[in-house]
Amino acid sequence: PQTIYLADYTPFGFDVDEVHLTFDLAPSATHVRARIRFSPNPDATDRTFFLHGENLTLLGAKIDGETVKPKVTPEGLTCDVPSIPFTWESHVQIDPAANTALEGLYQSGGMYCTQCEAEGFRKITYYPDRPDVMSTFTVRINGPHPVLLSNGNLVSSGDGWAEWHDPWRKPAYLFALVAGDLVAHRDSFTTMEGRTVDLALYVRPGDEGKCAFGMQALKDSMAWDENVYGRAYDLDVFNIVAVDDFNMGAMENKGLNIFNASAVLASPETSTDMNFERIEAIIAHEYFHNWTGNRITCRDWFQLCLKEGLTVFRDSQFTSDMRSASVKRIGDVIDLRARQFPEDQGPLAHPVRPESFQEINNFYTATVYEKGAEVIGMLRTLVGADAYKRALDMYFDRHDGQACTIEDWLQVFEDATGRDLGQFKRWYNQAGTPHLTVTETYKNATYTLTFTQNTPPSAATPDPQPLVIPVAVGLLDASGVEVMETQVLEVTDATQSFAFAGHSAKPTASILRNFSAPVVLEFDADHAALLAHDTDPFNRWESGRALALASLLATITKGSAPDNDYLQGIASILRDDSLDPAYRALMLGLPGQPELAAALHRRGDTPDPQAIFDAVRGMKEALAQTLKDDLPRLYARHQVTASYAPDAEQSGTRSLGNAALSLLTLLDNGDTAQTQYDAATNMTQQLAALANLIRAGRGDAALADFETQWQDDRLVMDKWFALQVSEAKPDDAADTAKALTRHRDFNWKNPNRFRATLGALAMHHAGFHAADGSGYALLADWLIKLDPVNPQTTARMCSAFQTWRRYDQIRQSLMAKELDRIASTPDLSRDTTEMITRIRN
Ligand code: HT7
Ligand code: ZN
Repeated sequence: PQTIYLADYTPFGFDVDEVHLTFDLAPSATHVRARIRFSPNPDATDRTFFLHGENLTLLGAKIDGETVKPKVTPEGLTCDVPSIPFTWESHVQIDPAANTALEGLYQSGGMYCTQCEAEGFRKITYYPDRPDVMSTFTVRINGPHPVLLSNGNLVSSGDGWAEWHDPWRKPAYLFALVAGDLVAHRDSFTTMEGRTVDLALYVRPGDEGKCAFGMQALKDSMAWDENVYGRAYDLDVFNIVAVDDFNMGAMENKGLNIFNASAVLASPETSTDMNFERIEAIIAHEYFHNWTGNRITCRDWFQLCLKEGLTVFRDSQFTSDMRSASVKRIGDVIDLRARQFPEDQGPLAHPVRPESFQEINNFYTATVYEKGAEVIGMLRTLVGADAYKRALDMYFDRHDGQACTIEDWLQVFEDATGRDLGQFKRWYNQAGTPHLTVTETYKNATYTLTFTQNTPPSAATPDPQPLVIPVAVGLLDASGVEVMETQVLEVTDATQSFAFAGHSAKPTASILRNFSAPVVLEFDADHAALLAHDTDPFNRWESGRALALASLLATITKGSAPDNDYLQGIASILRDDSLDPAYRALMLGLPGQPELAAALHRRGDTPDPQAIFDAVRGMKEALAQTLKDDLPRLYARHQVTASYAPDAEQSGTRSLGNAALSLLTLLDNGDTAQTQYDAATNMTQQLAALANLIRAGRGDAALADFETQWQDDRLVMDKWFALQVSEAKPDDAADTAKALTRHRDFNWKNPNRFRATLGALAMHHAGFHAADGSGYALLADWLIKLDPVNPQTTARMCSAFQTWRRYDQIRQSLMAKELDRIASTPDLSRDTTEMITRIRN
């Protein structure tokens, strides 16, 4: 496959002044007629007229009304064109019913829908399918469907047809079309500019009862973007459609967002509190793209973080405002360590702004999204909230309607603040997680911290240079009183010291408060003191986490008993009813098993997944014993009696109640879980109880009951599939997943069901890494089977193998064998070929 380089960017030779599309929908023979006005681009030198096009049957083409015969290849077409403005017309036939890749125009449960990001529009018609080519679109849809939708505002409609016009110039990746027998949940919103916007959430008949929460989240997002960023919505309608077959969470098409049903449909009976929170965040994320992504888009796909990092940062701010900021921050860091750190520390490492790719779909990564958001968080920390606001206003003023780069983004910060961001820019260009090692000295009433930064070299960045690292630091005295409030130190050199004078006794340092930079911190902090007293909620939690990590590593490598300081520290936090229940629930969490494997690998030890699993189980038992007398009260006090609401307060209460339940289960063998299961009236309680029953080895009856109750609800059945795998004993995980692939409801072409089953296996650390290689073999079998059907979902799941070099020789060779087996599959997609090649090398 061909490699594409950022350095090779050149503008397209033509501007697109307007696009008119007509769709005649039919499952296997949809006809698409395009009429496009082109004019020479004065900023371009290369006037080659190349239009992308894949899997299209060209039935005719004209220029200014005269038939032409373009030269057609599998990637597109070229044609001789006039050197003055001209009208291009094409007529193609496509086959949505055969489109299982879920890119372009496809069918899902009888409806038509599209997914064009990143390069799906070229599967609909011939077009310069690149984000820097922007145009207005007018779309006529002909088809026998009650609902016919496209971007923008409805112009007119009749029986079997509708015409839409989007006045905002947009790249083709934001094009969308939906047609089907759908029902609408409607509402409206009046913008701060006085525009009344008709809102609709379109779902399959039967799902009407799962729309109210998503609609409220949309209205909250619209209000928040006005209040916090001063950005109002800009069309008369905003439509959201829920689709069952979808490769990712959702898509921000202009005025017509398309959502994976799992990312929008919610009801108390069928969705957990975590589902509600995720849905609220995704709705916000897609809505916020209207300004950060759609009004200001990316010049090329290397700039993906320009819209994704910023929009993730904005949706995190939104969730922090809607719920608890510290709980959100802790959750984000848990997620970053679980998903982004392994990527940055393994063979898939790439900069936030990559410099080359073969398949752009492989770069919708945790690095581009989540590390991209962290980089913006650091920028805001460095310049301050007021300057951040000024820079964002300048960004929107200066670049509205444009396709931009990271250089444009950093330039507004330089212009708004007068700061030189040359060194800061390395965060965009360098791969790898920096290690920040800290030592302390105390002499003559002066406390000094010395920071040494080191980013391990990688294939993507062989020679990393020092970064600008904002390190938020506070100091406590021996009694736990804060003697220095949070200060942000700017570490810019490879080694750098900061002195704090006037301390009559050696203080206790709280370093990297609120996780002010995405680094691995190595500092021998007084974690017990910080766990008891830190005023920074993040670092207080982090201290508990650090103590747990150290204790677990000691158990794994030396067979040590769980650390009593840790157990007692956590116990006193759980007994402190002045602390937010959601925060206390997080305090009970333990480091993830892959995180423990990474820590062992960093120390030069070889992780044994079963030993890690056993150590975590042992630690939970120790926590249960330590809290034995508190758990019944803790559990009872955190049962919600009011009618269900998915808000922060109730969900925090339930999360602590369920955290207590999982420890109680270790003491009562699941009796409380059974009672909770029998009485549950919402999915949060039902699913938590079911998980505990499975863990206690008495889940069979409840699993059967759950299946009977929910067999007609595909989203709940995804949970049923996933839970059985994720709660299986390590030795049974692959067999459990295999048995589920034979279940009558295992529809492997549906990405949600595939991920629920095989994705759950990949995430079951000890199960996936079972010593006999059964986890590796099963996943590889299914990736090979899925690849010709859905390359994008296949390629994403290959990352399960990205940490393969961390493990022992036997496991390494078992994984290498499966990687080679996948790689040697005939006609393997470009997506999967690129992933396997990068992982294997
Ligand atoms: N911008 C979107 C990214 C995306 C996508 C979404 C659905 C299916 C395939 C996709 N490829 C890329 C989603 C987002 O970040 O908001
Ligand atoms: Zn996004």
